[in-house]
Amino acid sequence: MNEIRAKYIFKITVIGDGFVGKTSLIRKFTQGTFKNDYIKTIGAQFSVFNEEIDGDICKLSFWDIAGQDEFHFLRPAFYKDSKAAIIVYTLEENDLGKESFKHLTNWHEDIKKFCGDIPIVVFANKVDLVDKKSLDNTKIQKIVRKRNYLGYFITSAKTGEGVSEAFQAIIRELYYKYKAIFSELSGTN
Ligand code: G3D
Ligand code: MG
Repeated sequence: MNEIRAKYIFKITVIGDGFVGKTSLIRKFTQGTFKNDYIKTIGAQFSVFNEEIDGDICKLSFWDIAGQDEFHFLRPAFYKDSKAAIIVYTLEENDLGKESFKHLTNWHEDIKKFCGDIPIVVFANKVDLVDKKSLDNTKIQKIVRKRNYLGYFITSAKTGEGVSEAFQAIIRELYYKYKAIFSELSGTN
């Protein structure tokens, strides 16, 4: 792959309980254009992806945890310099579904310790496993509002439903945020 000169480089960290679909979501979104790598020393994998917005090339790196076991002690290196985070839970009607939803805010508190108030979006994944009509979104809406997240998206890494829209939302948010900061600093518009 040729090195493309990017105007913006963003690290986006993808967190959430094990098996909710973090790696699958990243793989689905970056399919075809990604460079996948594994950093053994911090137990993380990342994919690099280029996206052009308004003629500017943005280089995104999506990071997720490879194994959950040793994660606690590796967190500082894993979270370092994240510009945004995606917190994933699964809609499955089982323990993983319940627990991963319950742990959403714990994941947020965790990254906050290292990165402060960065933009957060929530992905409610594996929608293909549930009956969409019976979904009750009131609880997640309440959390999103209360904690001032950018929003939540219903996704399926399996069918691809909602995946592109969800990732695009956070990429665009970062682009416009940093473009504004950039032009303020350089005195241009
Ligand atoms: P993680 O990175 O959060 O730990 P993975 O999760 O991406 O490894 O996914 C865990 C399992 O869930 C995998 O099952 C994966 O295929 C499945 N999965 C991920 N996203 C979806 C989804 O949207 N729908 C469905 N039905 N399954 C999903 P396997 O059996 O492949 O290990
Ligand atoms: Mg994984």
